[in-house]
Amino acid sequence: MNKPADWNGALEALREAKVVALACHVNPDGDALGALLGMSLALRKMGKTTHPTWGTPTATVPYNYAFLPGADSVVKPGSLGEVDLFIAVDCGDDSRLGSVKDAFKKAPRSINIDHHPGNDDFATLNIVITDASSTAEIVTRMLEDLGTPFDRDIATCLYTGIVTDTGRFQYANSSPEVLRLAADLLARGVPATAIAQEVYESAPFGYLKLTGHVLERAKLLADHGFVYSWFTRKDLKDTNVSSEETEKLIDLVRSTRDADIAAMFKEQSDGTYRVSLRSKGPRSVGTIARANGGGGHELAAGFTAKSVEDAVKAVIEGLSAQVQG
Ligand SMILES: [Mn+2]
Repeated sequence: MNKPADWNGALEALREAKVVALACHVNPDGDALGALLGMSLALRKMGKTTHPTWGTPTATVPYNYAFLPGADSVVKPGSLGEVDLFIAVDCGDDSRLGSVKDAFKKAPRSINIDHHPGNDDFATLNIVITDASSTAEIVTRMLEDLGTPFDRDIATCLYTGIVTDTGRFQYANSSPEVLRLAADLLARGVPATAIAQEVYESAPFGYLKLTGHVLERAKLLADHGFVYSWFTRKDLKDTNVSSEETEKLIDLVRSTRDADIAAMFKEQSDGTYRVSLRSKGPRSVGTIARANGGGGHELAAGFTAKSVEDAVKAVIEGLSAQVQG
């Protein structure tokens, strides 16, 4: 992991700040929350006041991450007061900050800690490391350099971020270096088995029913090596599953050997569909997402489409372009 030009400047800003706001991206995943809370707890340990949040009205921690130390310290995004420093974690661009974007821009100093390719350096100090496994990994390295003593709680947050963003150390962003870092975190007493149960085996029963709808609907376009499915707001209502609880549905459809590209289309409150894309490699879904106004990594990316039909069309066009290119 190479350290970017702003590395020392960011460490200095962290040392100097007294009151710090932190935000991860909207609809946070394990890495966003792990990096957010790990950094927040570490800063508190350094004697600073912190306000961790993200830019959706209630900023409610999803049930499967509610166990994270510091989850009860998350504040509503509307309650942020004056701060000396604002930190964004795991946000590929500033639109991912949602309703706290203006407050972020107004802060006297800001740090953007992220690993998404295409991050446009939207802060005053930018720690964007695209070959890092996760934002939690970057935060871990920053805390090491700051000399912050890690406790079990901080290590638990950071380990959770690394485990979830590497798909439990199974994706291409895992490496011997990442496993060694995770081992160092585990050595601080991280309850790895309990984390696995909380994150992966704590779904409400309705989630199983939603899974049934999604799998029943799945379509395979064998010529394109592409499998997809979708769900609506009504599906969520009928099964009593919240939108935040659906991030792992994509992993179900990607589990077939008959496709290397998988997509999940999720109806939003305005009737559009949020498209999540996954590739088993080497074909890039990042290229497809960016061509459609979205963003992400080469193997995991997303964009927004007007309808399921539009989304399918956009992905097929993107895949065809790559074959020809
Ligand atoms: Mn991440």
